[in-house]
Amino acid sequence: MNTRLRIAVQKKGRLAEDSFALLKKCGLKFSTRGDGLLARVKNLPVDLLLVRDDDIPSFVASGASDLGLVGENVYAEETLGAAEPDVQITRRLGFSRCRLCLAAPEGGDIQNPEDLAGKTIATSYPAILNDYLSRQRIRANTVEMKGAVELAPHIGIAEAICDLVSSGATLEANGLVPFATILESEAVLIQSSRALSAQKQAVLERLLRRIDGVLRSSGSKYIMMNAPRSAIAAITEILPGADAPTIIPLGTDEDLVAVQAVCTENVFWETLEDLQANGARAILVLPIEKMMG
Ligand code: PRT
Ligand code: ZN
Repeated sequence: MNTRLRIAVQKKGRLAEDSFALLKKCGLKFSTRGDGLLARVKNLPVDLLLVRDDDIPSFVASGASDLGLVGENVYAEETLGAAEPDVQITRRLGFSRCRLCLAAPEGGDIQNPEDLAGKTIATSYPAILNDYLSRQRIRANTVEMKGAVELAPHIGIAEAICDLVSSGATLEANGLVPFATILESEAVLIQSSRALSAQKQAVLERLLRRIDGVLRSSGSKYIMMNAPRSAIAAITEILPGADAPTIIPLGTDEDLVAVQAVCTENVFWETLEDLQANGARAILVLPIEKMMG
């Protein structure tokens, strides 16, 4: 029996690079060069199954892979409607963010979802779209396209589309305007609902602790500054998403202290200007590489 934990990852495409980067930040050592379907992780009992993203949910469902890294849009499309989905989301990963949107030609007669009644919508996500339409009680036709969905209105295949949007440039270049978001998506770690062997479960738990550490540290910064003791309350108030800061007396100066804190939210220039206005000096913002406990 295979005792190595298997993770299905997109081989090439928009998810691939960030998925590999996440696993590398978790300390996994592997190489994805070459045409192989499997990449062996050298320092943990883990193998990566390198495949097309559309195959990932079914590979996890069938047990061909224990876990998968995939866009929530693909996960939802594959699992919607299943009475008891055999795959579930274990972690939301925060990258590859996009929106599945309804869009129609600018200045046309479709401006909001109700206008779709009796019309045809082209999409690569028929399950998610049909689920949305039936929940909104809109009777429209859908036509499935595997790609180039944004061209459908031009060539008369459909009057509207339902497609992924990130910057919005593709819609704009095709004279289309989004008028509703039907799914917000990000990369997710999915897992089979079946129990893993004790051995694999232990490796999974170790991996999840590392993923949580990476997710927490990537949004976090360590901030250090000097300030008059009297400013501590105001400074603590300003620090974004920080617990009580560490206060360290500075040399012989009774009044001056060093203030240090982990901020779990973005630290913007405006925050630094605010801190300075409240008496903070020598402010440093440092990235945090790893976090645990
Ligand atoms: O070969 P394989 O089947 O593995 O890959 P693929 O071609 O099916 O998928 P890929 O690599 O294009 O996308 C993988 C995943 O990335 C998607 O399932 C989403 O979860 C996520 N993602 C994030 C996106 C986008 N952003 C995105 N913008 N997927 C596709 N797009 C496309 C969109 O379909 C449209 O054509 O980009 C265009 C719009 O982009 P903007 O920036 O112009 O709005
Ligand atoms: Zn795909």
